[in-house]
Amino acid sequence: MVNVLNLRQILVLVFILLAVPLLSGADESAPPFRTAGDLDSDGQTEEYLLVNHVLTVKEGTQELWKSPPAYHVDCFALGDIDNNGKSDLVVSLWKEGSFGEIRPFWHSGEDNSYKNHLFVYALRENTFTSVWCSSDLDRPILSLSVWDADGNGLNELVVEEGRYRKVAGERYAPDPDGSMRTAVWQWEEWGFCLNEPL
Ligand SMILES: [Ca+2]
Ligand SMILES: [Ca+2]
Ligand SMILES: [Ca+2]
Repeated sequence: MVNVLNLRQILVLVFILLAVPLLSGADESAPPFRTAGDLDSDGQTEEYLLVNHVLTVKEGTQELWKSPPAYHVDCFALGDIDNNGKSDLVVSLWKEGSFGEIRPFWHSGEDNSYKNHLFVYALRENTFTSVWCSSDLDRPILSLSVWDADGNGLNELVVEEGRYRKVAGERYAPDPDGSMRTAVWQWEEWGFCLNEPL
């Protein structure tokens, strides 16, 4: 009897040892990402926390910004991307449509594709304002970073780009089998231009 109980206990223990890493691993596709910065240079550090594709920015106990429910935030970086001496918030997100409420008059077709976008925000007096918002990107961003990639004293945006895969209708996702490349985006006066892929 004692031996049977011990065997059961061993089996339960083995199950727990196997199951816990597997269950906890289910969340590893989108691990929380946290970083800190002082984008408004007020001497108080903001906390940038990405959980389940929602980005929240807090300064102390005050919540300064939360990404809208329609945005599915993949990754972000802090850095002075437009080289004006102040750090910016650079966000890669997925959402439906390119134009939102402000649609160019020359665009009258459907605007319902769900694809990847790059948005840049600046923080001034506790308010985030958009500096630049891309329409659908030609290739989805898999990761991004802001640094002086060519050593000329100005920052660039360095991105790993993948390929789209159509999920259903006009809904797209990164293609796990698609080709990848590293590209360098240089900020010009009114937005980014793509330097040659590395
Ligand atoms: Ca601050
Ligand atoms: Ca800046
Ligand atoms: Ca540079």
